[in-house]
Amino acid sequence: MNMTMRWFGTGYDSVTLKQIRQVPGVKGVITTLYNKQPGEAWSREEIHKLKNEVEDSGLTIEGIESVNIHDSIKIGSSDRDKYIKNYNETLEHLGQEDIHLVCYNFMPIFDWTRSDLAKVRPDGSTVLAYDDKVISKIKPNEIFATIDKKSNGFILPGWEPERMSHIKELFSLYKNVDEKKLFANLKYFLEAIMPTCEKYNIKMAIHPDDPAWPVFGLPRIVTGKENILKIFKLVDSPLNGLTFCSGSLGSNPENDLPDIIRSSKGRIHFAHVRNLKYNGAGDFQEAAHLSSDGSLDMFAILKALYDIGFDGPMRPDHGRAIWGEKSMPGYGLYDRALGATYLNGLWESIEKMSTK
Ligand code: DNO
Repeated sequence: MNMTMRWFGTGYDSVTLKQIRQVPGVKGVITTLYNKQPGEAWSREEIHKLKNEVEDSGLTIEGIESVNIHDSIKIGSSDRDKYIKNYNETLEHLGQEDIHLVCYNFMPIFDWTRSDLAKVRPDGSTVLAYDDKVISKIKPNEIFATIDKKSNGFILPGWEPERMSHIKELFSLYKNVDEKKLFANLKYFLEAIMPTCEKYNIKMAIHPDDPAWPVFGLPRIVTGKENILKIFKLVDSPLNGLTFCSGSLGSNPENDLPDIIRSSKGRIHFAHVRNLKYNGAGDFQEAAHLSSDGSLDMFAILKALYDIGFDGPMRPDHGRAIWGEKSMPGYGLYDRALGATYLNGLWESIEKMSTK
């Protein structure tokens, strides 16, 4: 396992590479070209520049999160091949720059969804929260404004304002897309990019849907064990893998996280590890990484990852906003650094106890 932190790039992130470099045990970052719109090709020069910047700070790029997928690919529109060609070009340039991991998602229109980006906890910190009862009262074309109000002025990942200004049109384009179609469109996409992935040994790691059920009536397919195993079979190559995300899959208490990990042996290329607290059906809030602060058993999650021989990058995921820090919600330095340290500590003890 290789502990990393997510970094959105200079000008987009309140956290600097210099700060990340000082978090014990973190040697690499997971980053992206945050200015890119889904569907745009990334040039080799731009990737090279990003890589130099990260390496100049004494860190490495361990993977990209995300190269976002254009809606035409998810919908299966007649112009999808144009965007797949751009995607292949991006993959090729990443491979040429020696980057071999890409995290992406296949969620229609909205990426991760929350009803509150700053829910106040008894300890005075704030966390991201989701409640179906609140979401069901928000109209789809109002969700962006609701979320954006509490973004602390940051552009949120997967919520590109340019795309969000076309919500109505996007909804109508997705009207004939059901779960079956979404699976078929994912298969089409994966088959079209696999030759490039094979040529450059690029591991594709699909991110689970967050929360792990359909929202706003849009289908979602990366929701639990059965569907994940089905996705692996769409293209049965180890390069077609998963970002195991405890917070996304854990949003549904029915998901047995250690079992999902063990069943995905050999296909988990990246791990997002965070805790959350269940408040009721379809209602949860995020928590500090420590097991006792939420509902998930972080030891059991890390133990399962250790047992399957997971050797890819891991990152602490969303943290609480603590100690007065102002950052992109979920992505401050302080609580994620605490999270990384805690996860590294758990991992060290699992490792030492297993090799004794
Ligand atoms: C939210 C993230 C997601 C994730 C994408 C992957 O904080 O976990 O935005 O990066 O879904 O493409």
